Amino acid sequence: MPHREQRSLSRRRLLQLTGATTLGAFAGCAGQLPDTGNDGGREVTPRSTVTDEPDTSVSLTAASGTIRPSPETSTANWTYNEQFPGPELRVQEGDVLSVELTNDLREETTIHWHGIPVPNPVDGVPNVTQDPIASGETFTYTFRAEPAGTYFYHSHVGLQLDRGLLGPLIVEEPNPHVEYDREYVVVVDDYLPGEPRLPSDGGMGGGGGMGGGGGMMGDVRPPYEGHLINGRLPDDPQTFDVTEGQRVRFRFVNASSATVFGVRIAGHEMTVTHADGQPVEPVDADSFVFGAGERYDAVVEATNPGKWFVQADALDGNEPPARAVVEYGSAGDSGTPQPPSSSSNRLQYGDLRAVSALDGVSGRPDRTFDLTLSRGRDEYVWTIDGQAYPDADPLQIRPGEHVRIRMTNQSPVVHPMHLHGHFFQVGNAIKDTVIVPGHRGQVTLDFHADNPGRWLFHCHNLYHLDAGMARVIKYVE
Ligand SMILES: [Cu+2]
Repeated sequence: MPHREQRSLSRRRLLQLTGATTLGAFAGCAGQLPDTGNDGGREVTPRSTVTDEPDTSVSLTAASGTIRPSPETSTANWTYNEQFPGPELRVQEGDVLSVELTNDLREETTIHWHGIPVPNPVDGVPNVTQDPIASGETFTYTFRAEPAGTYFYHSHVGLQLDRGLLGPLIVEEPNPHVEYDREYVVVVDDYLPGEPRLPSDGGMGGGGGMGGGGGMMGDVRPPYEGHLINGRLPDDPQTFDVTEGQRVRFRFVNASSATVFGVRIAGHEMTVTHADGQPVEPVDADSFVFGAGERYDAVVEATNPGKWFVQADALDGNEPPARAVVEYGSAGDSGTPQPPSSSSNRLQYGDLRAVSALDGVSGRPDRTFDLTLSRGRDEYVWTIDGQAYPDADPLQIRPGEHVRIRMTNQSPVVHPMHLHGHFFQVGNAIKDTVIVPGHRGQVTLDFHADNPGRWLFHCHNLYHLDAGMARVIKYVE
């Protein structure tokens, strides 16, 4: 079986990589591009703009509208095609997807395809990969949807993500490495009824200022009123129907703007099968934690009939959790769903082992960036190495390089750091977003510079991003 052969080779390579992740002190520095002593032999081909006939064409319209997260609640929100979350886009791996976005908002917008290494011009970062789409204008994004995985799309302008401009994007694999009978997409989000604003603009808690948020170096939390699963508050939860004996795949997306969630399914163990859409060796857990922008897929065996809550608790807020219900066909109408018990086997990053290794990141890196994540002293500003985007130097790299980024978090709050245009290796996992813990937490990631262009690397806490925690990674020859 070629597939299995390829897989075992990959695992061997991965073991080699593991041995090679001891610190290679080979410091590059921002703003300059020192010679790496490695020129040539590792050429990469820029991902060209896709001109093929699309296999799937979709029209999305961004506009203001009203959502009903529960029967008693209606909220002014921004939506794609009057839906919240936006419509699920689902294509086969390798299909050409074309999305025509019409901007019916009163301000500029874009769409970013979170996690998919698209060609640079369709990555959707305003003033980096495209001019923002003006009110009343239309822009078409066309790209080949690969690799397979669980992704989402969202506005990349200002704080628009926290106004509801998001939706799931599923790229189906032709041959999943795990078996399942049915699947559900679970979009977890924090619920902000009002207009999102930075503390420096009088947002967060209505009173502005930094009070109650952990002091000068801490954070303040937007005035979330709860959390959502697939756009619904816990008093009107979505039901996931299952039949005893089925294997059910859940695709969890943390589409929140500022929330780390702990996720459990009452009465059931999960088998985590994918991290950020990419296949991992199946690993059992009764809960996992994910930050804004991360995704996990988990397969659950339906062997415990009844009604059970799927629950996502905010780890950094006091709001009530997001909930949905797993309901067996045999459960009948009576009875309330059971809540999850406390977790005793929480998934750790160290449990994740990618099925296939990432190419181009073995051995010593060609270029290393040591980056400090911290908060400005006086204002609501979040920085990478003391610089707040957009007044920040690009991180310059060359095509073909093995690039390492070592991050140290000097603030007390977590930062879910996301790299556009590339997957990276972190430990034995392949991801595109990784949480850097607070209080001097350190994370090292490695990626192969195989997608030339200008790519944003940033915190996926939307407020941290908007207050400066971003850099452009820029390919130079
Ligand atoms: Cu952050």
